[in-house]
Amino acid sequence: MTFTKTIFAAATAVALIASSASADSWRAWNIHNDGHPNTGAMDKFAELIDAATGGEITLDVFHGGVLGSQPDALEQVRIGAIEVGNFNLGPIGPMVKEANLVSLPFIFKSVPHMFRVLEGEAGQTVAAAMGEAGVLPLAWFDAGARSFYSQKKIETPADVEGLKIRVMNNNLYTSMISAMGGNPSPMAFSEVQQALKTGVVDGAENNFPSFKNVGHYEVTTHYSLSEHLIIPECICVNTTKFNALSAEMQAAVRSAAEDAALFQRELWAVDSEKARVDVEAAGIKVNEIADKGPFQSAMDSVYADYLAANPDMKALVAMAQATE
Ligand code: BDP
Repeated sequence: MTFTKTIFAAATAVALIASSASADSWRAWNIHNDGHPNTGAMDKFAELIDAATGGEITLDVFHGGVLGSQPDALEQVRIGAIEVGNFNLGPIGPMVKEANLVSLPFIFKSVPHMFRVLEGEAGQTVAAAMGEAGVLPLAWFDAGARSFYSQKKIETPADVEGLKIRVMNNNLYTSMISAMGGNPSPMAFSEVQQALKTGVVDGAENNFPSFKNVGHYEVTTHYSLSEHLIIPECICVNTTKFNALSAEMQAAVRSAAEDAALFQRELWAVDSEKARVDVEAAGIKVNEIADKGPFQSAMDSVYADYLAANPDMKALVAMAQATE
């Protein structure tokens, strides 16, 4: 070996040791499979985090919920056993009271309204409470609006009466279904297709991309646009891990998450339209509900009971409602 080569080899070895000593490899939980916009966005986040941190943080994204159900994965990120998750705020409600703001049916007028609330003081309160609980949101994803689907066309709350409807794990959703006279059935996302197929439940509710991606459209016939829930999702990171990073690394990770979220929103806009077209082409009858008033009024008791039990949430709810 020549002198130069020796110096070069030694320098490379030192660089490798230095980078392996400081490099952090993180794992991320994602419930969705290929073909869902969030899967593309989480892969993008992995790419961006690598680039933004100069390879000091690498992210291995596990798709398809292979690291566990959403409630389990939330707990894992909370305690730091998994570093990152693409979580829906629905299942965070039972863990972080403030996050339940977004699970009140019809709290948001539209997706843009939801983002305005999240960007304002109410959103900061929710984010701070999540961070305190160990699941720190770095950026928000669009998850559209959730609507009912079953073998029955739903046009009024009375149509939900007597139906067994799968909901995510959150008492607000069981109250929501009960208030319409339905029978709520909380269940893991991975079990819903089979439950619909075998008649264990009569229906469920979700947005178009999720309805399509896991084949729920194959075992139902009607998708009724009640749009009763507009729930954001996050790229969330274990708070302790994030706080242990240098200020510079924190900024890099945050900006990678924000860019991945902007990418997600673009994908979402295209893919949710496409998902609707695809399920209609496969035979699903989609019905608009011109007057959502009866659904909204059916939720009066849900709000009243919730605020009576959680008076400390009144200010936050009022703040969201007052947001233009
Ligand atoms: C999807 C969400 C996912 C939820 C799922 C569900 O993206 O986080 O787990 O709905 O209904 O739209 O469980």
